[in-house]
Amino acid sequence: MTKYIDEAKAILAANDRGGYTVPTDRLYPFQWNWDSAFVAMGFATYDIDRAYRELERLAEGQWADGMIPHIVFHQPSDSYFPGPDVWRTNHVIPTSGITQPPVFAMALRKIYETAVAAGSDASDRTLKLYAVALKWHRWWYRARDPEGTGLVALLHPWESGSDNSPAWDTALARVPTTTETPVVRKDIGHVNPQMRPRDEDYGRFIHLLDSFAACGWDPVQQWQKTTFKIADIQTSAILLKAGEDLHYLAGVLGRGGESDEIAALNERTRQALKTQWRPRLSRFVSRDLLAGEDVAAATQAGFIPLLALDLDEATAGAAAAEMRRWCKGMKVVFPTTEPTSASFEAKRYWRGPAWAIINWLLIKGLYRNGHAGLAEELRQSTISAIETEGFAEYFDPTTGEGCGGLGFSWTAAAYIALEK
Ligand code: 9YW
Repeated sequence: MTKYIDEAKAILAANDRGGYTVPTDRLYPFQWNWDSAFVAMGFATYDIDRAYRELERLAEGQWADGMIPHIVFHQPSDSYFPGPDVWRTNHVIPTSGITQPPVFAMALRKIYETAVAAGSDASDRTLKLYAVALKWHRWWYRARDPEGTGLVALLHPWESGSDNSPAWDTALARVPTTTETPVVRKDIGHVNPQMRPRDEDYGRFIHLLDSFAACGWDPVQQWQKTTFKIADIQTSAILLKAGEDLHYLAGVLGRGGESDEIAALNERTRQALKTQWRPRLSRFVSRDLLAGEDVAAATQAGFIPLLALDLDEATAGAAAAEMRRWCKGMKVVFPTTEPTSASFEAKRYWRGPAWAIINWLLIKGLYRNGHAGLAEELRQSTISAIETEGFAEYFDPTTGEGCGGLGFSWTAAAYIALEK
């Protein structure tokens, strides 16, 4: 038994706002999309009903076209910017207007399998959420891959979940920092500004938001007018893994026709992801669709495709060796930016720090591709970082220091799940 399981559960209980979990008090006072999916996988290990509830509450925010927004504003709070008044999405339950990585169906499968193993009949509840997930996956392919390439595109860095990653630097430099909406940051009142995205990042984030609001949040117009469009390997790999889990669920729930449709979408993404491997770099790369070039920055995203692909031994070996090279000299792994690169910043959010949920995805990918040794090292590192520093939002990989928000839900969920 790992030492702090009760503490981890206490954090999830403290961040409960009525069937959904906020990422952390004050800094993030609403329901975030992929946070909730990870949290649901944590709950699945000890409270199946609560795990389903987390996804059901997220599903309340789903749009008619299938998108599940990155934030659902169930209750008002003035401790976060940008709030619903800035998003102006006019949804019945206020939500943001962009999305986040589709971990949802991965969580749903995990909950379903755990429920079935415990002898309960979970079909009704699962079927409803399966329909939600399928609608969302169809939205991804329709709205974010209209040309049918197999890779889905992000129109905003917040959609990646890795907001200020060096992966976006070149593309974001083309987005103006000017905004119609005044930028009134709240995050730097909760957390040291040195650990957060910079003001010019926020200017660009809000510029994009304003431009999408001006499109009336219509996906077709946004696709045409956006000044940021990246076919992202991290999101596409998560979509494929979730698509595999959705395909499994379609099978056990008796959704025959849909099962073929899902398999065909998955296959398209599988083939497309494989073409993004760059042997010279020993990692996968995203594609900047407006510039027509590869995203060169060396970030964790380059290894996330292991989660969803079965690579040949040589390719998997090269990826694992490159990952090991990044880990050299680190106190805590896995660094989200290659530590010797000029853009590496040990404490600044997505520009270097280690994140428990990224490790969770990488661990799954390494196991899938025959690198249990490295997977186990990542797992141990994650557990010991948390046991030393607490349930911090993320960790400085050079010192191990816990950074950002404290009492963080997905760090607690990762701890619970990785202990199993
Ligand atoms: C923001 C809640 C979210 C995560 C993202 C992370 C951050 C929100 O916090 O984004 O306002 O910067 O980058 O991945 O879902 O934990």
